Amino acid sequence: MGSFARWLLNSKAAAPTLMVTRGPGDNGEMENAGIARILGEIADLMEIKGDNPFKVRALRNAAQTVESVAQDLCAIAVREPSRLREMPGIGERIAAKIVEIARTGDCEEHRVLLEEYPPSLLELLEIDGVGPKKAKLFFDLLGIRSIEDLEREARSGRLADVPKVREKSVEKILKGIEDHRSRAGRFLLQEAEHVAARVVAWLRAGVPGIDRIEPAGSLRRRKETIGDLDILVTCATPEPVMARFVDYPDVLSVVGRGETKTSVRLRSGLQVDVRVVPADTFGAALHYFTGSKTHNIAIRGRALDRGLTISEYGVFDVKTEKRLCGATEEEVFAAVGLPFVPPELRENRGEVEAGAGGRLPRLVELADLQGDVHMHTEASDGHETIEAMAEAALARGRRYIAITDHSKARPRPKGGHGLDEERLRAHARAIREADRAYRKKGLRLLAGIEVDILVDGTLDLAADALEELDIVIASAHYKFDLDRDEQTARFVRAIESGAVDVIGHPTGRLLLQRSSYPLDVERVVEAARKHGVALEINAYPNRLDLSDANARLAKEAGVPIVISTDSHHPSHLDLLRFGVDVARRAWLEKDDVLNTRPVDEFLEALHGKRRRAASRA
Ligand code: DGT
Ligand code: CA
Ligand code: CA
Ligand code: ZN
Repeated sequence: MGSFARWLLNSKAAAPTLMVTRGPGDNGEMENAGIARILGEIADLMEIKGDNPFKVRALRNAAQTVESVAQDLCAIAVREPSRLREMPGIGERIAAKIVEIARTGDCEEHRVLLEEYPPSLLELLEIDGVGPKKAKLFFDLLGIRSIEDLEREARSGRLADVPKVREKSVEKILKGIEDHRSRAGRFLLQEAEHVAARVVAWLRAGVPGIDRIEPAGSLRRRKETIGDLDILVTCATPEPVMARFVDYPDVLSVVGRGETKTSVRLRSGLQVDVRVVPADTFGAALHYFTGSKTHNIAIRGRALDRGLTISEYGVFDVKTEKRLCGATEEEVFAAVGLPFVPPELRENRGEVEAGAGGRLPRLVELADLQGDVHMHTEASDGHETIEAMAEAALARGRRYIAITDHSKARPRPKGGHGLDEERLRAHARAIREADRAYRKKGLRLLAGIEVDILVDGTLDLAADALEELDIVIASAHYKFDLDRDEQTARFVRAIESGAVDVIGHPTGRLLLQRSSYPLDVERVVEAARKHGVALEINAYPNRLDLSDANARLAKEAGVPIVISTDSHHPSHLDLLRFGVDVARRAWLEKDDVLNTRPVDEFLEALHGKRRRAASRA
């Protein structure tokens, strides 16, 4: 394991990502995400320009590293710049750029490129169906500088006149623009959560009188993307909270400032609302601002049936207008005859009826998970060794992991060089050897693969090579433009092969980036049930695939779920909890998730189901 990885592991074990102990602004003011954004923009602009693809790829790798580490890179760049080069994918040239960004907030190369191309051109790349080559063509030939320009030219028909642009691509671009609009201004849960933790730490550090402070809204419901943050505070006097909040270092502008509520926009574009509420109405306010809106409406309906009204100020008797309670959420629920409903369920998808009938699920928890069974090493496109991943798993108390590198068809542009049958056998031997060493320490290592599903639904590796493994995950990584029936048939065929244990990231969505390929999820779920194949909740924060709705569909069909991180770096093992968030929003209980079981039972369930399905067939 590299020394940086070891350092990262040690420091991560001591300080989980969520618990921010330092306020922002202590060392420079740029967050890692800000540095990554600039590096990514340089890469985009270089690509538009047609610059050296190796340089572009190096920048993207570096941006990925910068985003995935927990340490404050700004501080490191200023104090100990030599440590930057211990990090994966960061060489001398890029380290120098990071130092420049940390010191000055930007870098020369970025500024020069932005003089050549308008910043709005970068937004075009966020549209599915527009890559750097097309963006440059559109810019050069039609003078397209923004999404608005692009939409106008697409509708007018002029876009179709550009060489290499077909009718079908124009349709795809228009659909891409529509998708882009619907997600504009939203943020990944992981990023929003990180910001919320920093704002909370900032307020606490500067206002001694704060008692409770709690992010509500979609963040508390653990939705996969977040529109804005809603933070609730109880404090003897609201004024110092408001004053401290507008001084938060990352504030771009103050949207509104009142006596008890202030909204700001941060430089990232994220809006944050902070409200100070009296302690004896905290429960009612927390319930109200946690939402969702439809859940709140359902609860208010129940209240009216009982002669009550519920608002953010408490529960009131309609006739006497007397305030009955509101200090805790439990009181609010009890007033309408309900037990406490976990925030993840508050979407008005049956939680009110289930609560009333005493049928709320006992939701799965992170601590229930014993294994993490999808991760990569440097044998394909991961950054580290089998041992480094094992150490990271041990440090997090996992009882087993599966090493599942890519198979050979994995396209190269992502930096992968997947395993063929021969390399797979050697890799499996290495995993089993490591397994013997780690067993004594209480960690089991399973030998697996993430095998590509080819366009026709066959698998990328021979059946006898797959048969020797403990776990076979099958996923699709390319050819997403098949029509719905073809894509569905592709997956069903892979499921029917009898060689597959789990379908990885089944719908292929990339949050805020790319929607799922057209797929009949119900038919895939039905095939999985019939053939005893599990479906994955991929916990990687920009995938979260299956979605909550699809995972619930799978549960209801009786299809087992596996929650895994798809780690490409030891630090990614921390991301498992985001998969648990999805599972909870999908109403999943411990028994619905296979990797809550001890390793032997896990393997038995994984293979036993498949064998039984095979003998039935
Ligand atoms: P977001 O920010 O789009 O990710 O989603 P939320 O759920 O955080 O929505 P937001 O920030 O607009 O409002 C926070 C909560 O406040 C929401 O979940 C429920 C409550 N709320 C806001 N506006 C209304 C409203 O007009 N009626 C009701 N009943 N509740 C509301
Ligand atoms: Ca919100
Ligand atoms: Ca809000
Ligand atoms: Zn994959």
